[in-house]
Amino acid sequence: MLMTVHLQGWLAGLACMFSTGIVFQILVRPCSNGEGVFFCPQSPKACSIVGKRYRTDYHFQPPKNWINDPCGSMYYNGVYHEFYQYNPNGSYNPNISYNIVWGHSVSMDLINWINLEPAIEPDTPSDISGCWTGSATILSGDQPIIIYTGLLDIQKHQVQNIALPKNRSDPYLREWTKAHNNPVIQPVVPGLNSSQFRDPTTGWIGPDGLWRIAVGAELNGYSAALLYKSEDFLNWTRVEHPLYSSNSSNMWECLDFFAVLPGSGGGLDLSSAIPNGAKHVLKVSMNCTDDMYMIGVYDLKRDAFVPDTVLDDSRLWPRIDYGNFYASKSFFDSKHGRRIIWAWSSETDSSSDDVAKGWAGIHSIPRTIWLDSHGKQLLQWPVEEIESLRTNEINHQALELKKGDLFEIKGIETLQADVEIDFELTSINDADPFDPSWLFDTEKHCREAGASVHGGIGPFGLVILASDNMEEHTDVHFRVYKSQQNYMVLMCSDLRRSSLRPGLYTPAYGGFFEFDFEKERKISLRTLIDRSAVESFGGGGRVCIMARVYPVALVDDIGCAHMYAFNNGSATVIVPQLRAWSMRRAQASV
Ligand code: DQQ
Repeated sequence: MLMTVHLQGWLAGLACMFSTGIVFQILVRPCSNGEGVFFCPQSPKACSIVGKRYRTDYHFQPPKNWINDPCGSMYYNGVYHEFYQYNPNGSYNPNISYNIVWGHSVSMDLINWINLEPAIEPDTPSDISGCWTGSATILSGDQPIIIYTGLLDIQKHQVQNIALPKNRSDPYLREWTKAHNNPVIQPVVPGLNSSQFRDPTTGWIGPDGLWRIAVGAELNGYSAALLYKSEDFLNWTRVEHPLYSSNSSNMWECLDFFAVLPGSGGGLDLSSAIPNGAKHVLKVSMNCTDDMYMIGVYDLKRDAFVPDTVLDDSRLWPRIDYGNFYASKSFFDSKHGRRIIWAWSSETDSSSDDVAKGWAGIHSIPRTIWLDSHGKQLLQWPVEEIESLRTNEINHQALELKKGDLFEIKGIETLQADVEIDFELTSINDADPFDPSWLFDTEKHCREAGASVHGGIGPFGLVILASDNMEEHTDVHFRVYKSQQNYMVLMCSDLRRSSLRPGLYTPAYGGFFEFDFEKERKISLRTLIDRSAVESFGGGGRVCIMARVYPVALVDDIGCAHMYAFNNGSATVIVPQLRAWSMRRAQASV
């Protein structure tokens, strides 16, 4: 039997163990981006407890303070640069008081980072209230250039600015100078909400040899990727039509536009010619929680993005990640010929926890991103450099997991681990029928179909960060359903019992992917556990789920965290291979 302890009733009556007089409530806190109110999930009324052991050891974060979006990631002259939205004054969200800067770190391997002084700070009229997100482009002639959003005032009027390295022979490009003609783009477009006009993309070259960028905007109440052209990257004119627009939402943040070749694991550089057969991807960030994408073509004649499929209901759009993963940014890594993507993963404990911890926000592991051979779905996998942190491997083969079996994975540091496990289905006959309406709300379906709810095929997966008596645990699991044409796999990362702390935001994240039983037979899961971060890749990177967890056991340092493989479906599953490693600390967060 799966040894879960049902805590719901118990928790409801539990007095706060960590402070007094607090009414527990799961709330969301307004995110002060622009005028629209987005809701970033946090737990303002959760009892504040501060564990040093919540700090991650191999996910990117600077030594202290608040961070949010990655901005302007690039590889230049042997060095990876990561810029990020950073509050130099503390670990609270400075967008409430503005003045956010571009933090700057550099790395040779995307894993170990050197923290530098901020690169871009609000000190000119065109960014005096804050230097918001943007992108880096490497112009021909080896010239890196940054375009970013400047906040003009308390009303959050937004413009686009340019910054250039002061000294290109400094290997770390420590100092940046602002262009004399900033702002280079003003919000002068009929119907444009000037406080919803931000986050310019990396540049690409159009058929006329001119540079292009897109800027996210609210135009007449709808979302638009406004298109601009330039010969020199300093002087811009607007193309009358947007690159793409949609009335299914009202503002897109942190646009990303890039080319991919179906079936090729390699990436494409937007500053070079794009080969025939390439597709384009438009990624948009919405509502402070969702990074969604469309695959289509870049129609050169119309100078516009044309999605292969237009889904009016944005709930059905595929997501880069179905968990806590926002404002993602990709870049072409010319060292390895791949495209890398990563994102901000916010804290979901309370903002008083942020302050008490002295840090808030991490970035996901950098992931290689590419398009599957059918040209339908993006796939992601942690960059291989992360494997240099692996140590202490354990290995199991040919495990049989019958209904109710729980197999403990021992011999590694379970708070900081990399686990790769394959689940082989012995038959598909027991698959329960798939209901397409689940696609509208996969989190709801994951709540209903938790790890302790028996199914035909699944749930099977991992139970991680489990306390001795299972009062706390996080489950990452799969179920297989029979749909009309094929099979659909549901992957859930269920945080509902991840912590005994009342009032925490603990969703059950979920996403579906198609599964060809005859061809595949196996479903793979890779989970990176890094204290308060749990980052999972299902089906070879078809569904990815980043999650943040705050177990009490981690703070109290009681016992060790247990890890199990389990099956709670009627059909037996075989684990042909299970490999797991302890993960060393990266030079980044210390
Ligand atoms: N964060 C930035 C904005 C962006 C938002 C401000 C997305 O530029 O739209 O810190 O998280």
